[in-house]
Amino acid sequence: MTRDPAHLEIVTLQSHALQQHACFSDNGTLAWILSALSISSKIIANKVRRAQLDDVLGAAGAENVQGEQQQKLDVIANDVLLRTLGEREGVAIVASEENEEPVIIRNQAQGERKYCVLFDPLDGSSNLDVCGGVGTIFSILLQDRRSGKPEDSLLQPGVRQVAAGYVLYGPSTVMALTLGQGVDLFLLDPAIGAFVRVAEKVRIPKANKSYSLNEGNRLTFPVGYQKYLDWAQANNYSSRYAGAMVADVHRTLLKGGVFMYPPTAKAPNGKLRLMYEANPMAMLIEQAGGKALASPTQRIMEVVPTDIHQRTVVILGSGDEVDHVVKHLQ
Ligand code: P6P
Repeated sequence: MTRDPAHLEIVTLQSHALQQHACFSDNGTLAWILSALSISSKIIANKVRRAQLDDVLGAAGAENVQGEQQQKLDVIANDVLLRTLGEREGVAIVASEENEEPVIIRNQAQGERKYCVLFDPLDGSSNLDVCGGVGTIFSILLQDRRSGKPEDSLLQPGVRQVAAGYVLYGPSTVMALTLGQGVDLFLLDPAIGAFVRVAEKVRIPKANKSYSLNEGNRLTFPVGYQKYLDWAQANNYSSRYAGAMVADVHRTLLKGGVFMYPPTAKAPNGKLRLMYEANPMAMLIEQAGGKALASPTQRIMEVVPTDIHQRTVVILGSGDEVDHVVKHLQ
């Protein structure tokens, strides 16, 4: 009897990264950065699980650069990521949703390959008080040697990402990661403290009658989105919305459908941030065979950024489902 080879090997995130690092010929620099993201996620997962017990739920009493109420765990998660990434030689600059300015960790000596890491440390943190899904989203760019000021290196379009991923802290802790060669999923096994690969080269279903957006904003959506919603509801679509991008995108990646954050009266350019929410999610969805648009005629990853905290419209998911939305917008 021959066993399914997929059940023969046990591949951890670390061994996966080392296997893949050959694609980068960077002496394992990127693999070291991924290990910093891995340890950060394990620490954050523990903090999230124990939040109520350790009395770190609720607001921190300050606003972040976006003018949003910071949760105590936003600050904790941000600090963990800054400290672990700061220790990695290969990291030149980090930028976070929680910090107005990027943190320049080290300048690039001639010839050395350095990376920029952008992240939303705890996306959807307002869900914490009600035990909802929350997540960490990260995007990795190669430092652009030609840019004058180091921080200008960050203002690269999403097509220049070398890696992207998220960690969803839900009933289990799962990381979705792409290094540009497809999307792999890793589950944190708390018994051994390692992320174990549970799915390779994930493909998003081509279609699924499901849409995900905050319908409370419906009356302020541009009319094309309202027409799409009328069409979808007339065609027996279901609606799913967790209010946390990582949870909504993970469901869309696995089950198919479309996730959107359209323009609203409150957020005329969309609410989600291009650099550390939309771009990494767009890379994952496109790598899984889906589509990720900022408008009917522009991919999210083609938007040339002018500010690290700029926002964008997001329409992403199964190719057929994104097409149905676009058809109503044009
Ligand atoms: P709304 C969470 O605050 C977040 O940034 C994303 O995770 C999520 O998709 C979106 O905002 C939810 O926004 O306006 O529907 O509450």
